[in-house]
Amino acid sequence: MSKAGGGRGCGSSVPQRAPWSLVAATAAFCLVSATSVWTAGAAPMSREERQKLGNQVLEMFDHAYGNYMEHAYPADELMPLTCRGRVRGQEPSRGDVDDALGKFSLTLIDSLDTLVVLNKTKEFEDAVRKVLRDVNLDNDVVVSVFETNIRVLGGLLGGHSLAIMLKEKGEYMQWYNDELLQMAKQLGYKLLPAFNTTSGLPYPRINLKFGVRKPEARTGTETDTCTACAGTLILEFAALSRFTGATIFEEYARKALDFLWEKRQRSSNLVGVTINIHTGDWVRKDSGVGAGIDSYYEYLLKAYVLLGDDSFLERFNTHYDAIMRYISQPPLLLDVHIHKPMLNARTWMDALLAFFPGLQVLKGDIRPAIETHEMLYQVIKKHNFLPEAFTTDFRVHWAQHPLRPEFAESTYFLYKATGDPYYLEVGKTLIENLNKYARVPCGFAAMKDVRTGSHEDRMDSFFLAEMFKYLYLLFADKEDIIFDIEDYIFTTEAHLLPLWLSTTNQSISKKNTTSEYTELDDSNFDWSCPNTQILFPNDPLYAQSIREPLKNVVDKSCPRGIIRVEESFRSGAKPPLRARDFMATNPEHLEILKKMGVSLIHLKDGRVQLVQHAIQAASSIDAEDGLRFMQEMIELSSQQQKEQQLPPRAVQIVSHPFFGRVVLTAGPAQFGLDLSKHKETRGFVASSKPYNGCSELTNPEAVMGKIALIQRGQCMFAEKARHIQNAGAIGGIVIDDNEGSSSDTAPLFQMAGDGKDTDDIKIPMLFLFSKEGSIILDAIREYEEVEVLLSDKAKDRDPEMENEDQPSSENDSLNQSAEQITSSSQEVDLVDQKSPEESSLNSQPESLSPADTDKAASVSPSEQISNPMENHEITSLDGECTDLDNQLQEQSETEEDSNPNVSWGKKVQPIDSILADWNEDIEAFEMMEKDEL
Ligand code: DMJ
Repeated sequence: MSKAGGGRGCGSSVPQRAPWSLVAATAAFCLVSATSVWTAGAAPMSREERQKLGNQVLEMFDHAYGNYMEHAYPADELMPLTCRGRVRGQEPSRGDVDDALGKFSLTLIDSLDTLVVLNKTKEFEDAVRKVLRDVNLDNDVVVSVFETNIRVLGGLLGGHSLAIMLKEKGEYMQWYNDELLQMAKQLGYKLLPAFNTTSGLPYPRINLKFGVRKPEARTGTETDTCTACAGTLILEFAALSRFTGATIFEEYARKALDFLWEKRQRSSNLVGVTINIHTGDWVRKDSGVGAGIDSYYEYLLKAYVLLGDDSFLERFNTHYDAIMRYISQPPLLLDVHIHKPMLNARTWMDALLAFFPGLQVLKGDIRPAIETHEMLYQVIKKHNFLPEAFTTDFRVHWAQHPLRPEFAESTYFLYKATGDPYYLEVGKTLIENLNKYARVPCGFAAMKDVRTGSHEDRMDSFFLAEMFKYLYLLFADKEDIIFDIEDYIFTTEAHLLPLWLSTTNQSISKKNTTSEYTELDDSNFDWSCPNTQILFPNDPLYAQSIREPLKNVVDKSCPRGIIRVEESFRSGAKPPLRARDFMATNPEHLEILKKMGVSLIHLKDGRVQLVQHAIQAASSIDAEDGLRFMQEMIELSSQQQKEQQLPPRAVQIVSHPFFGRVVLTAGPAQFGLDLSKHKETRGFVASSKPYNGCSELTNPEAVMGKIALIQRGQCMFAEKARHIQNAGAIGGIVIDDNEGSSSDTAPLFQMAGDGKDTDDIKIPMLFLFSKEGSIILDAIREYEEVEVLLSDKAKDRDPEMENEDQPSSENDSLNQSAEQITSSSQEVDLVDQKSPEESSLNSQPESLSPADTDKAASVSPSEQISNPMENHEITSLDGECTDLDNQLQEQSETEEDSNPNVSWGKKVQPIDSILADWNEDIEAFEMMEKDEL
């Protein structure tokens, strides 16, 4: 097979290569020059240490993959806390997230080419045999077309690509006869009915057995899809066509891409997040580089690299120009509106955009890549992981972290481009954090809340497909890998496709659309090789000099926008109306509102609704003020809601053999000791008698000095608390009596008082759903003595303790237990739901503080935005830039240091910041998650 590349050449420096060389190989080329002259900056990492880290990655992979194979296979995914397979239909539905699961041993297929990259050729051979023997692609199950394409079709093709490479080498896979490719083709044909729309954009979901739109299919009524969902097919589909000669796949993927390109917003050259697959209208007109859009851009550039088709590069460059013009606000990348690209659409960023610096390396634009990557790294250093979303002033916006690989991906590409050992240190931190916070006895568990350190019973297949690949490659030398990685391109799921495909079966006619772009200024996007003098100056400290000014960007962040307000004061102009000052009865205020394009609608129930149409504002400055005002209103509203909602708490099992590795998220109580303000409570647990805790305990000697376990039901939570307190308990855990309830599926539960004064309750009380509670009950059955820590945030594990008392393998079964969750919404229960007084007390209205009630009377903020698309903009202007967070942090650290009873870590997040982080703009995120996993 020829490896000679098609497409444009890259001068003599990288002859005879596929178009990949045009952009990606530049990084490799510069790596050589950068490393050879390295003199200062981050200390170089020795070969020995790199090997050590590489071996650590291999061990971690074995832990993840081994546990999946042992405890979950042939299920799609491992549930690392309960140590079993996630089988769709057998677990409570998680909604759209489950659409990746097609009962086709997803994790095994997604891991295939990782095995080869990690030099586990024997295991690869076994894995391929298992796929061929066990995997059925004809299940009556509705799956996401996007996820099935990138994970399963991509996984099969990556496996095939490396299988033929190995076969050619003559040692392994000698029996292989394109069987994975045949499966890929079968799957390709199964996905094709999704493209049966007039636009050519695929339906988002398909039934593997019945296709779409038939009654048995149970899908095909959808009207919208995300841009990434429709625009992330070309690599896999083109590879399938070129491997098999069946051109139809590439044709369909091209058609979808052509349609998206046609529909780009012509003045901004941006695309929206979701599009109507029938009409082509943009449904969500916000535009960024993260969730919902990300891999559309990635595939335009990589399609050019793989297929050598200039039109893809032209499109990419046009979009890239728009991204850098409107979305890039270094080091931030902020969503804007496609029609009004100067207006931000959000005040937060999502974790998926962390892939973008890697793509910028591929493009050859290193400076902004370094800047954004540095900003993301600082967010990680603050929270150990990249939260799913974080605000422009770097607070947690959405606290989950499902072990996403994007940041590792960008780290790898930046290291390749700069040779700066700093990026090796970054990779080392990622490894440490994964082992410290996500590793559980049965694999690696997603973080449910990066602030509390609690886990989710989930290990997504992309963790194996991508994370270990990028981390291993980061530390590997050329000779550590049994093939030349630069002969391949990474798909968005990090599957490997050979670059020689660019010259194979090129029967798809390339559209020569160059003339269409003559009006565009392409001067920044010269098609010749990127100028290495500009991109990779000979200064070895280049990357460091770009990072330097950003080194405290997260810690020192001020709410953005404050400068503008100060400026307006300085210039003598009247400061804009602030939400906190607004009174709906003040005619002057109403006049200002009008100027800002904000209209006031009186609802029938007495509330008022505010809607802003920026276009109706008197000027663009007024429109901006209006957006800021609306944003403040939203924040005001969320503050009011926060006052009713406490953040989750953590129950951490600290005794043998858990040693803090299992963290259960617990519901807080509105009475008793506030764990955010006091030291954590640590003690052995004991069940109370009666178990419901509704009368004086008959076993006070058993609970004395311990944390009492009580069952939910029969009486008020406060009553239970008083009974265990009287018996001498130092804390209480109420366990839900609704069998099977789980924090995986229920909103966070909050225990309220009994409507009377609860100041007499001094002990901390936490609530666990049944699934999480049973982990503690099971532990008691198995180990009798079970010690837990009740806190507002899980503490670091105590390695000394762990070393003293290593877990025995027989006992490990119980480690494999379920746990925790916080959720997107919060349930506040004023009483225990089984209480006889339930009905009367439940009708008690939730109250606002009097000060807030005034504002809430004029505006009911939670209801006020009828058109969020027009209203999200600008971060808080309130407050001054103080170091309050740091002061509180220091204070809590000092307090903790002086407490001899606490040996568990020192990072206590101040409650103010937890409260501030909690529960913001959940709806928007859910929408985002729905669009793309
Ligand atoms: C992966 O499945 C792919 O990288 C996709 O493009 C985005 N999300 C996940 C990982 O976070």
